[in-house]
Amino acid sequence: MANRELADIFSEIADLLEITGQDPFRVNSYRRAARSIDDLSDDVADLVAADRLKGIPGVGKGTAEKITQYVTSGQVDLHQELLGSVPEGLPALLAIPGMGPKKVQAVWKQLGVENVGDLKAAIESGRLAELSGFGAKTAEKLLAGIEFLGRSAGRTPLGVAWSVAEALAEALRAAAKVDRVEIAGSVRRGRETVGDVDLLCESTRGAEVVEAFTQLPLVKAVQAAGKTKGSVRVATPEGGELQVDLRVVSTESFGAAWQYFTGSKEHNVRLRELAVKKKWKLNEYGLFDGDTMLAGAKEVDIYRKLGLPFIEPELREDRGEFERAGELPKLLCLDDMRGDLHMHTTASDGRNTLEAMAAAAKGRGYAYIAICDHSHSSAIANGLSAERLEAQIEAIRAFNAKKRGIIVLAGTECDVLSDGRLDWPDELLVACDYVVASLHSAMGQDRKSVTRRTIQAMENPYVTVIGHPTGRLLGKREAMDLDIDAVIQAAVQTHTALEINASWQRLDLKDTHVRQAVEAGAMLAINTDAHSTEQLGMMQYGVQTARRGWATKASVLNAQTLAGLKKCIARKREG
Ligand code: DGT
Ligand code: CA
Ligand code: CA
Ligand code: ZN
Repeated sequence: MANRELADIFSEIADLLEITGQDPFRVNSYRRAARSIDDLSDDVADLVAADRLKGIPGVGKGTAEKITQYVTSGQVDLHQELLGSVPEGLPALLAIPGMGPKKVQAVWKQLGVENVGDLKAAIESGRLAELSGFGAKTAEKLLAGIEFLGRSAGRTPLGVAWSVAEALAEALRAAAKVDRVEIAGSVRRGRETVGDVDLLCESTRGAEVVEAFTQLPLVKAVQAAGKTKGSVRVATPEGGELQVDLRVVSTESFGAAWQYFTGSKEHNVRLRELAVKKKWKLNEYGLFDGDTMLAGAKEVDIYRKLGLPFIEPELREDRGEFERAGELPKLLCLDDMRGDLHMHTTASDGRNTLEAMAAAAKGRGYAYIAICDHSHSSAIANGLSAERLEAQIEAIRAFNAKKRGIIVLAGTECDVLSDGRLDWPDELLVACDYVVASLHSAMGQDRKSVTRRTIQAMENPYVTVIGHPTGRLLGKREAMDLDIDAVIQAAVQTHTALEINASWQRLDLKDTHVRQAVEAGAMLAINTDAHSTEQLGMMQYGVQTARRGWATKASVLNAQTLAGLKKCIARKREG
């Protein structure tokens, strides 16, 4: 955690140095140090204690001093000084997609813009477009960026919320000596972002449990604490804040409460209507016929009594789960996943070796993985040269010969270039067992171009999967302007799978796209795009997204056996 915070401080120092127009050399040294710190597997505090800072690549004398200062005092003086030297609202401009330090400096120095509001006004008055290096098109993009930020404000990505929810549930179980704490709300439904976390606890000692909850070490502020409910704010590992609501309920009402607080509101409204039709009453305490309790302890009983099958939380959005209650799909689950088909190693920008990734994947019970390091054009991500890819393919063959209990497919994440050509010639693609093709550049092109590039990549017989098809970064970068209907149609026709990128920062395709792809008969691949062994754990978010899109095992490439997967690859290659 400390590493991440320190890396953020160093990045901000670099940005602030650049905004205030200082030596590019110095700017870069902080940027490089930020990256190294973020990549460290050891805690910086331990390195300081062991006097081992000098060993970190990119850390020189100056930056080492700042690291020590941070570890001893919790802050970096230079950072505080720099923050004091610019208007308070200025650093926030950097969060706007399309705004880098140079642009921030320009609007500040030349237009007197000091915060997001000023920038918006400068765009709307046309003053920004007249500034050299900006223009009408940039102004339009920045305005869209500001609106995008406004829309995503206040919501936390699922992956961040999930880890907070799990940590709190675990801590509460221990602190309040209760057996049952469950996650409810949008986190349980697997929404890509959540407003707050909802926890449910089964106990008769309400006040005591709430008291213990508000005193957990993770809690930063207590907003409410009563006999059966409490509300707190906790700091997230990403440096944000998140509200967590807790309700304490009795055993006999636990199922009804879990159903109620899982939501969604829209789903609950429909469910309550069904109860009302039968002249019953449904609330968070149970399902009642007059004074008689028909169901309450178990969630599934609420649904059964109302004539429904158990509806999985991910389907509870009033998107057809009532109309099609009799024919709900048997949703894919995490246990169905037999492999992970997109990950990076130290050969490009990953943190772990091929062997380490394979061992970790085996530990997760997978039968196979595909190593897909970046291709040549992804220079910032240390993309492989053709020679290095060939050597990697050899290394993978040698690894498989050792029979380690997991099969590694030799893959590549091949860039789709700005003109739609692939970064590798077919001779190299055919040497790979499996190919992910991804757009990493020129994502701002118009709808026709990005759609055309994507489809052109799918038309190549060696491309198995389109990686992160929309290119969005949740809360940070809007999706490309892709014609998703055309892409799904082409996926079906060319037998190319579309990736659900399970990284919670991405999660594209999103749930509604998945639903559309599944209905059209397209294949999906759910991949973590892991850059470290831990990130293989992000699979759950991809699976939840697939479930929200009504996906079954049959639609998912890496839920197939190795033989089944190979058949899918061959079917496309051989036409
Ligand atoms: P969020 O937090 O915005 O991501 O979304 P939720 O769904 O977690 O919403 P939240 O935290 O406001 O409430 C949790 C659940 O409690 C919600 O999904 C359904 C239930 N709930 C809350 N307020 C109402 C309400 O006024 N009517 C009904 N029917 N259900 C409600
Ligand atoms: Ca919630
Ligand atoms: Ca809530
Ligand atoms: Zn990628």
